[in-house]
Order: sequence, then C-alpha cells, then structure tokens
Amino acid sequence: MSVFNKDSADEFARGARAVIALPEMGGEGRRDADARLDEAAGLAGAIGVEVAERLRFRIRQPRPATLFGKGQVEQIAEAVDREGAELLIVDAPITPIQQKNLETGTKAKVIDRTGLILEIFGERAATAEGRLQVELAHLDYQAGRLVRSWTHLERQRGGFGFLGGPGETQIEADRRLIRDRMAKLKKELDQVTRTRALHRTRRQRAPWPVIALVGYTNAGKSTLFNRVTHADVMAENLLFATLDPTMREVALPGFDKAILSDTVGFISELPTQLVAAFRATLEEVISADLIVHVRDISHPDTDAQRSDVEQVLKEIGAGEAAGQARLEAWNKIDLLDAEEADRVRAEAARREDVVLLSALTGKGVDDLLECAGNHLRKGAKLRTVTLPVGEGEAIAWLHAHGEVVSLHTEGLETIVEVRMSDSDWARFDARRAEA
Ligand SMILES: Nc1nc2c(ncn2[C@@H]2O[C@H](COP(=O)(O)OP(=O)(O)OP(=O)(O)O)[C@@H](O)[C@H]2O)c(=O)[nH]1
Ligand SMILES: [Mg+2]
Repeated sequence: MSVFNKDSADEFARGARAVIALPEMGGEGRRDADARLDEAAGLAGAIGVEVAERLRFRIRQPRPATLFGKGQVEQIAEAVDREGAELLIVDAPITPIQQKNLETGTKAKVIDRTGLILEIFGERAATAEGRLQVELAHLDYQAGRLVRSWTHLERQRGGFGFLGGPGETQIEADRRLIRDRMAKLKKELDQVTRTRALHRTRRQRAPWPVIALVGYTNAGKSTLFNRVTHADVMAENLLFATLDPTMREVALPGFDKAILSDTVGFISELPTQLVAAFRATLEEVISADLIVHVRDISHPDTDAQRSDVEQVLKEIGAGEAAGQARLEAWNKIDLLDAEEADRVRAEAARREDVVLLSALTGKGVDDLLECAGNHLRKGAKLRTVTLPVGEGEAIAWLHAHGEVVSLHTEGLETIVEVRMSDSDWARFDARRAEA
C-alpha cells in the first residue's frame, strides 16, 4: 500500500522473529516497564511477528545518531545475532537517521512504535474507509520523515527520477508524489465519509439513543459488546482486534430500544496521523448520547491508560465539555485478588459514574445497563408541546421516549408536558420538521 516500500515495514513476513528494545528515558515514570514491553510484544504479535528477546536500556543522554549508546547498540546486535532475528522493534519514536544507523549497526530491519501501529492498522483495516484512512496516515507519517531525512533518502533511493522536471531534486519529486496521492485519497475518503454521514443522519432520526464503547485496546470492549448484544464480534487477546465500528441493538431497561457501538481501541502514543485519519470513523463516538469508557481495571497501568483514552477523546472533540454523558466500566474484576477487589470497590463506591463488572463472567453487566439507562434519562428537559388533536403517533412516541407529566386537550389541540433528554428532543423536533 505504500509508495515507498523501502521506508516501511510492508515486506515483513508473518512469522518473522524480532528483538524489542525499550529505551527508558526517565520521563515515563508512571508506566510499568514490563507492562510496556508486554504491550510492545502484543503489538508485534498483532502482525504475526514473534518476539525472541526483550531488552530494556536506561538512556541517560539520547544519542542523535542511534538513540541508544554505543555499548547498547552492540548488545542489541548480539541479541539479534543470537536469536537469528530479522527485525528490531524500538518502543519509542526514532528519527529516520537513527533507524538507518540502527539497521547498519544491528543488521536487522528497524521499526519504531508508530511504524508498528501503522502496520497493524494497514493489515487489519477491512472496510474501504478504513483502508483509505490508514493509507493516508501512513503517507503522512512518511512525508514527515521525508522532510527530516531527505539527505539520506535522496542518496539511498534511485527510483522516481523520471518524474521530476529539470532541476527538480529527488526529494521534491517524492514529496510531490506523496502530496498528490494524499490529495487523491482525501477526495475518495470525503466521498465515503459523505455516504456514511448520510446513513448516520438517517439513523439519528431513528428514535433511539446511541451508546458508544470506547477504551484502551484489549480492555474488553468487544467482549462486553458481544455479551450485551449477543453479537459475535472478534474479541481476542490481540491488540487492535477491532478496527471498524460495529453497531447493534441493545435492550436497555426503560427504553424500547438503544444502539450500542463498538469501536477501535486506543493506545498510548497513538500516532497523531491515525487519530486524524480515524476522526470520521470516531464520529459515532462524538455523536453518541452516552460514552462508556471500558477500562481493564486489573492492568498495572490502568490509570495511565485512562488518561491516554481521555486524551484521544479530547482530540476528537468528544470531551466532557461537549456535555456528553460519560460512564466508566471497570472491567476484568474477576482478575483482581481479594485485597485489590476491596480497594477498587471502595473507590468505585465513591463515584456515581463507575460500574464494576466482568464482561467475561457477566457479573455487573446488568448494573451497567441500568446505570446507562439512568444516565440517558438524567439531564432530561421539561417542555410543553402543542399538537393538533389526532396526532396519536407523536403522542405515543413521546410516551415511549420521555416521561409524560401532563396531557390535556383544549379545543382542537392537545397540550403535552414531557420530560425527555436533549437528544430525544432533537429527534422529536427532526421528526416534526419532516412531517
Ligand atoms: N479475565 C477477563 N478477561 C476479559 C474480560 N473482558 C475481556 N477479557 C479478555 O480480554 C481480551 C481482550 O478483549 P476484547 O473484547 O477483544 O478487547 P477490546 O477492548 O475489544 O480490544 P481491541 O478491539 O483490540 O481494542 C480477550 O482475551 C478477552 O477474553 C473480563 O472481564 N475478564
Ligand atoms: Mg475490540
């Protein structure tokens, strides 16, 4: 899918062996290094790469040429050689120069965390929209690297020379090529997004609330989704198992119908290009009536993961400032030992927006649905509507979605006083406007 195969990891075969190197620079104190290595191994596993060895290095002073110190590069090279690895995964952003030098120094192909995440998305994207978004993100990533590293790329790559005009350098030609391809992709994507938006408007007018599940990758969103909707979405111990959003009906106490949406998981240092690219997909989240943030409460970095997710939500404009209701589902309580469970229970008891559950065993799932229903009803607004007599259907709709406080007829008009959520009022108004 890339314009420049040389600069991407496209050619890695599944089953390749890799060494992971984690540079510890001291700034990442809140994260557990082992959990971080596990996550990197999980990312590698997600594209079928087998991790032969995990190394961590304390970096006092990052070296511009290689990031790691000289002795450290030698240690990495030894590990690569010993394990017969073809790939070195550096769990941090590296510059193209560092990538090149590390490749020379270790005789392995080198990929950084962003590159790895882009690879996974490239392999997983199933819909036309997803593929376009990922390719766009990939090109954007390459364009950025091109700018910073043009000297070595120019020397390294002989291709595309025929495209440049007289006097045009290789880098300019490459950049132009990327720009043109990106413009074309954006146009295609616009088209797909418009079609989807159309479907969405149609759905929005449908008289039921939408609940979006969001959360860190592997938190258990799809497991929860499957349990409450009886769907069969892929739920696996695999990072980024879900890429494309799925929507299903869900039975919610007090509502005749609601829609639940399962979405792509987030991760720390999610490439900004991907956040931007998936903005359209994540619109389901932005426009949802309620966001349920699913957290793996048994994970050592659960708090750091929470802030990563909050950060992405903010970036896509689904912040709490938008007035959107938000719940936290603290999942995987079955994995807590007695002491942890007590601590977590006490913490949850202090908050109104937290439900403890296990999507795996089903414990607490009903509480979540009840709590979701309550939150959707909360913030309901009282309004008085005047309808012509004989609008039985509209009145039935109001009964189904809100709490009818009073109803009486005056002459040819029925006057109804109803308490209902903002989003239902918007739906009601849209229906009236259409009628
Ligand atoms: N023990 C336990 N495991 C769970 C629970 N919920 C989910 N899991 C496991 O966690 C792993 C990830 O679950 P998924 O539902 O695929 O997670 P996800 O949030 O959809 O992940 P992505 O789609 O990758 O973002 C699977 O192996 C699940 O079986 C739970 O309550 N308890
Ligand atoms: Mg999933």
